[in-house]
Amino acid sequence: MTERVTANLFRTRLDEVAAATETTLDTLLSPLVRPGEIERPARLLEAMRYSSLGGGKRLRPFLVVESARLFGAEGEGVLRAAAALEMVHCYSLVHDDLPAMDDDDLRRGRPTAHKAFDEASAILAGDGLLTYAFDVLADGATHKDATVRADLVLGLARAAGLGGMVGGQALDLEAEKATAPHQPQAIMTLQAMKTGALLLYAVEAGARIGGADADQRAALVKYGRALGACFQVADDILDAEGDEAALGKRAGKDAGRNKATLVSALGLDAARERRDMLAIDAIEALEEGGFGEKAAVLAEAARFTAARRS
Ligand code: GRG
Repeated sequence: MTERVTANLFRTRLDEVAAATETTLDTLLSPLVRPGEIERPARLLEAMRYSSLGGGKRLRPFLVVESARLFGAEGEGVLRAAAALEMVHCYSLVHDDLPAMDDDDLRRGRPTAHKAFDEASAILAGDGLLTYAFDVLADGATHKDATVRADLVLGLARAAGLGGMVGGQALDLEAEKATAPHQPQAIMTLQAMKTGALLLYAVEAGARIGGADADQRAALVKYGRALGACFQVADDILDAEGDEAALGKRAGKDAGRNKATLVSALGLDAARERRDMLAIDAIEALEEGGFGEKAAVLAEAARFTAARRS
């Protein structure tokens, strides 16, 4: 496949997965009360829908779906797992935007949840999305095999929690207050937790649903780690470059807040070099996994992650 054809195929697949994720989230977040629930409060549901529908690149769902597709797995169960992961991602954005954290007014080109609603509603919408994600994964409609479902739940809990995203966010907030220069290795650890863990989980979930063998799984883990690191350094660079219109959120905020970023630790040029190397590492991991042409869109996702403008 030529590079152009692969890039077009990637955009098409990303759009298709985004549309399917939107439909799945829309269905899951309907007013219909499910067995075991008592009521779905209208304003909370509205805030959860506002926070998760109608925006975002849907890169994490894409990675779940395309990793599962390597092994021929597709359909409702895969989309439910993808939607569950996106709910956790959306919750993290809502909470990250709160005044007690990054205090942002704009997200995905719209007012942040606490601006569109109020702080309490935004906190509860985040809590609701986080909890619902595990409900969706544990439900028999996600996978017929209870062991697979348990693995999906455990993996997401570990990726999102204390030793993953939440832990990374805590380190990130601590680092803002540090007086000594941030060390690159510490920044990489923080970023692997804060951002990398969910991206890595995306491909691990796809591999688990698809029934990857140990070597295939190891290759995807290598890909996911490199992609996650590439994604975050690209984010640091985008913030420093500061195109707010393209980003749909405030830019240039890292430097003013003493944020631990690879741009501040290494400088812009070295950060760009690292971003591009990580994309190559990710692509090489797919080659090592022996997935061949089937992994072309995942390889393109790595190129997209390094080249992205938003
Ligand atoms: C509050 C528990 C808690 C965690 C917050 C994810 C996160 C941790 C903070 C978000 C701040 C941030 C901008 C992190 C950089 C990487 C990142 C997650 C960017 C947003 O992800 P995209 O670009 O967003 O995939 P879209 O909107 O496309 O889904």
